[in-house]
Amino acid sequence: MNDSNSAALDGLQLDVAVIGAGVGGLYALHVMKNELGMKAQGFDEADDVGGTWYWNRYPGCRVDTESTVYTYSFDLDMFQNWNWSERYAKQEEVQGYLSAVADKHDLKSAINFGTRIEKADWLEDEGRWLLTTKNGERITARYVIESVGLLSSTYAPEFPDQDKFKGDVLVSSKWPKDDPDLSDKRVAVIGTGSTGIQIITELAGKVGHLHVLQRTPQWVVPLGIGPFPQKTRERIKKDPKGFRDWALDTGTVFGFQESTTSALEVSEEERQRIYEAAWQKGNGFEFLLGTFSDLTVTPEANKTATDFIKSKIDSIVKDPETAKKLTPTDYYAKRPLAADNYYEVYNRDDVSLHDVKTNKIERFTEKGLIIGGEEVELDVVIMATGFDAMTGNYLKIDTTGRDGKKLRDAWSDGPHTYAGLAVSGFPNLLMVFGPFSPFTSQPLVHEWQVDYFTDLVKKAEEVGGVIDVDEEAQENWVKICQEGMAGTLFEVTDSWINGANIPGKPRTSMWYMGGMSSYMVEMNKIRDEDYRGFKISPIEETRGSKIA
Ligand code: NA7
Repeated sequence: MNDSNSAALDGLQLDVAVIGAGVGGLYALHVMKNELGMKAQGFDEADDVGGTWYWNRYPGCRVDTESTVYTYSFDLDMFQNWNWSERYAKQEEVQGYLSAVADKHDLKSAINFGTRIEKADWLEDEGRWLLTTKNGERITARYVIESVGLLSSTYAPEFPDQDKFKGDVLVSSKWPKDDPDLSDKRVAVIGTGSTGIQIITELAGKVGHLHVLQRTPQWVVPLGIGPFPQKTRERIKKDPKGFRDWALDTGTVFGFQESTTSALEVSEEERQRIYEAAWQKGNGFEFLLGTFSDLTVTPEANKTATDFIKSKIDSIVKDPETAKKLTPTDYYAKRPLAADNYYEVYNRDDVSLHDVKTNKIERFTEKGLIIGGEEVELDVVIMATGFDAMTGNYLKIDTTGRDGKKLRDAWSDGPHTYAGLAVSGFPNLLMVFGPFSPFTSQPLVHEWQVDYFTDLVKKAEEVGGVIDVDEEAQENWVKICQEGMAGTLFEVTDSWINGANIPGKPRTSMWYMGGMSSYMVEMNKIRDEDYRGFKISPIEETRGSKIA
């Protein structure tokens, strides 16, 4: 943010402020600015669009959801003609795509980059929000749209004596723009989640020595990297809208139809055939949800999948001790991981696996890390330790709603929202993929949610009102979500999905587990019942009044 922009920002009065210039924020800005013609402005701490795709430029970063559903559908021409090169687009291709969308729809000129919104206060008398940036500029907006990212609030724990280390500590989600040269370096990767396994498979064989510091092993299946499938390209070109509607009408919007067959209702032979075909095809989400319908809900069904993956680990990894260390003991019910040749990496002489649950990472030294009492000499330590998912970035903004109510107090026992879109007592604050949104892939669902609340905004504009949420309706929604989560193995398996990855974070459900198709049915019912649960109350005309 330069000084001239800074001067222009202070005192700015907007109809709509959109926080976040990632997938959801860009679309929300497009709709508010270009379709509704409102005075809308975006804000992002980064110096370009992309959101999480701006920050996560670590080696090997790519979507592990097929590129087909990592695309906006609102611009049907781009949807039809954007030629993704790979089945799973790399970070730079996703970033390039988002940048092209922003250019085509003239969004960048309406975004203040390098600008972090730190505070949001609802001004009841004026019916609008007062936003304060990190630099102290004050902006008012009648509506605030927060599209701050499900997985964007970095979690990177500090280890004792970290400042003594003479090498570099790199955080995967804050990767330097000048990609550091790691060849010949002794590199440690802390973390073996989706991020860690992408880094590990990318760096193995390309650095001096790779040390994998694994606390909890996870079930990993192949991803199936390759060119974008021609057949799919033709299908989308022929009927882009039909493809979009079909994808949205599935449970998780990952571009395949979830299975409706129980793993326990087929013969052993048939089960092995289905798992083997899924293994050969690749795609973690499809392995978990497209093979059988009950892997995430029934322990016995789940075990058939883990037995299969375990047999793969045992056949791929040559050293039985290493294979044992790589084999999880919990359910296959985290966000599913997929990377090509993951287990093969551990057959290499230049890769060492450290079990840091047994031999703890004790502290840094000048030369490296003390792990289980022994020093491992290192040049670079990469933290791939995850995110304060779902709620992290909302709570980083010090938000005060009606009657002085703080968002952090309202969410002290875990989040509360209505349909992942709004929070009772925080009027005209709309969220893209807020907590208790459906458990799905993102871009098409972001569009759907933005379109949904845009209708609400239009309605509020017609009557000159503000949008709030009925507390009882909100709590009913939360209850439905909690009950839905309680029926799954995701609830009892530690991961960011339930908040267990962050020390001290309330462990709770944060999702609508009924699937996107049911979410749309439910939300359309709410709309047809005059937006049941949303409250639009008239206020005085506030446009043009002064900042308090
Ligand atoms: P994840 O899936 O939360 O994984 C974080 C990893 O970091 C996981 O293996 C953790 O082990 C490990 N971790 C965290 N803290 C520590 C400490 N203190 N010591 C050792 N190891 C640690 O994050 P990702 O970034 O990989 O993926 C998140 C999502 O982003 C992903 O699903 C995509 O949708 C994008 P643990 O399992 O907690 O023992």
